[in-house]
Amino acid sequence: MSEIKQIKVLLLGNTQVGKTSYLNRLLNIKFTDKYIPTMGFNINILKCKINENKIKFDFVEISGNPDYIGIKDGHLIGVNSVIYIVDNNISSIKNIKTELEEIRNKCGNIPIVIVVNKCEMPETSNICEKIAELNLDLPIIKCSCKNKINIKVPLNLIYEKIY
Ligand SMILES: Nc1nc2c(ncn2[C@@H]2O[C@H](COP(=O)(O)OP(=O)(O)O)[C@@H](O)[C@H]2O)c(=O)[nH]1
Ligand SMILES: [Mg+2]
Repeated sequence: MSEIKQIKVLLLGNTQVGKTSYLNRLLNIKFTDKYIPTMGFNINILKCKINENKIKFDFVEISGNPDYIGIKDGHLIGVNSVIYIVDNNISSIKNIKTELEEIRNKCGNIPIVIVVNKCEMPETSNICEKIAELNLDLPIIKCSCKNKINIKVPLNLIYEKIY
């Protein structure tokens, strides 16, 4: 039997961009329009197959709410990839550069994927252009948790970078 490969993913992004919704979609939990705030952080596991390989993804979602503690070193233990989620609101890209620099400093050259969620909304093309102007040199994937668009693409990209 092939061994199970393990990938720990940190989910970052401002409050209400869709981090919990993204995790829920991956875990086949029904989408809801209602906003249920994440208190502090949220941990989940997804076991799946990519290219016939068994993978266990450990997800850590950090609340984007400034009332909470933000990214703590303890959250970063064992993290070997990051999904940074933004949405159709321009304020969601405000901290992206500094937060990803912090990640680079603390975690080194791990794979990072930027997800532009709520892509069924017209404004997301503008957001993609604005991110491109930041020259982050990272993949940008448009997703919609609401309409189930491109949900697994970021995981495939991370898998390909690591293995
Ligand atoms: N229109 C739209 N709304 C979404 C989408 N994904 C999440 N939302 C909504 O955005 C709000 C915040 O979602 P949530 O997952 O709690 O964000 P978090 O704070 O980043 O965890 C909720 O009201 C969701 O229903 C999407 O793809 N499209
Ligand atoms: Mg949340």
